[in-house]
Amino acid sequence: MSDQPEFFPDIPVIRYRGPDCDDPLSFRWYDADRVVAGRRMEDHLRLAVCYWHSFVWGGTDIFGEGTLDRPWNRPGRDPMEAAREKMAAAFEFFAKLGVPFFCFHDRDIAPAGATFKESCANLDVMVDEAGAQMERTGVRLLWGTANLFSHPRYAAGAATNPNPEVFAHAAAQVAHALDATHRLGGANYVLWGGREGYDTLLNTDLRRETDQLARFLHLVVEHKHRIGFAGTILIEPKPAEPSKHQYDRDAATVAGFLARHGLDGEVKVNLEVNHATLAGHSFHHEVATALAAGILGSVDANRGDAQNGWDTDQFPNSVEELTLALYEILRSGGIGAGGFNFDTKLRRQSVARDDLFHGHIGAMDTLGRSLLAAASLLESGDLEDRLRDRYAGWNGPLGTDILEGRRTLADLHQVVLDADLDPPSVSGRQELLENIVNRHVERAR
Ligand code: XUL
Ligand code: CO
Repeated sequence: MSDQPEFFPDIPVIRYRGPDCDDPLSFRWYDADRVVAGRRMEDHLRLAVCYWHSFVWGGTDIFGEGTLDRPWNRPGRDPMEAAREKMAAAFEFFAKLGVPFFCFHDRDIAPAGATFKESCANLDVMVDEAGAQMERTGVRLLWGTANLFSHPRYAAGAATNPNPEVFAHAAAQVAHALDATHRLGGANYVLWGGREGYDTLLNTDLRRETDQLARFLHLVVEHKHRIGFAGTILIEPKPAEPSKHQYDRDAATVAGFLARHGLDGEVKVNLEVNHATLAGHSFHHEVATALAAGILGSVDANRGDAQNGWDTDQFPNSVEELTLALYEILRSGGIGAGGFNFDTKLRRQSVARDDLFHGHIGAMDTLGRSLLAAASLLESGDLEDRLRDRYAGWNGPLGTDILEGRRTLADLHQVVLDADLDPPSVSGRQELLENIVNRHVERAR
């Protein structure tokens, strides 16, 4: 393990000090040990820091160079030495923040070598180093993944590439990254298909590419069982960017894809807030849709910018937005082996080292407070009771006869004629329900 000097020497371990505390380097709402709805807050949320935006990305954008103070990215550094220094800084950060999990791509923690063999060897060394850091700090792995989108070979996709040799390369990379995730005790393995889509239909065989994607997923599932990895395989939906269209567009699209290809029960989704909004959905919609389909696995917590049409990956700060998502998750029994990974990055001007703490502290407080509001909403039964009453008719003889297939269309024609059915309208109560949610958000403490 590395004996690097501290990267954040001026930052103490962050502690919970309560909503009335004004110290910006303290939690006001995230109180790991507080029991909410029968479980510790830490165990409900299973928060994770992402390696890539926080430690790999140096503040570049498509118009400009890196702005952030990330010494391991300086040109001329020995790549493995730089990887070690980056990892020491990352684990110092995780430990000081008190976050229980992290997430990484293979290429985040270890540099690519001149050959695939060398890349594998680099990753193996850094996985050992990560294992030692995890042991030292108690930080665990929420999920691992492979970067199948940065290298030029993946420009036309990884699994959906027109060249089977690129498919083979991607498969080899996932095999190694899945093994690495397994070795580190990861709870899940994620596949985000940023380039599994198209830039133009003029050069794209849609049927062929989506069949390739399904084949790839079957191989991943088969490998998972072969090596005894007990974690969940997760697809991360996104509608576009970098491809013009990503096949895993949203939760409903993925649910249909999994069912069509016999992958349901094996693969779930990792939903990201900003991906939901880019798809034209609320995050609440995506969470509710995935839960209804039985495929919610985990969450990438962040937010977009209402005026921008791209993935800004900002730190979450809306208690209302996350209360609604957490309410759905709580009422269905919790996030299980998933968690809330901060797939978030600083703004390019946030160049002070403590900015990374401020971003995450605010995000953790937002989730902590949202959890309190969601638990209060659930415990009150204010929404649940009304929902049950709204559908109560379906428990009666007509409802059960229809659902259990005892009524044909012709039968129903007769029923309506005979009884001269003319059901009255019932209020949907939307405004009242919105006020109820606001009341719980305001009062949760
Ligand atoms: C990209 C994105 C990725 C995945 C992991 O929009 O969200 O960082 O979370 O590959
Ligand atoms: Co993400």
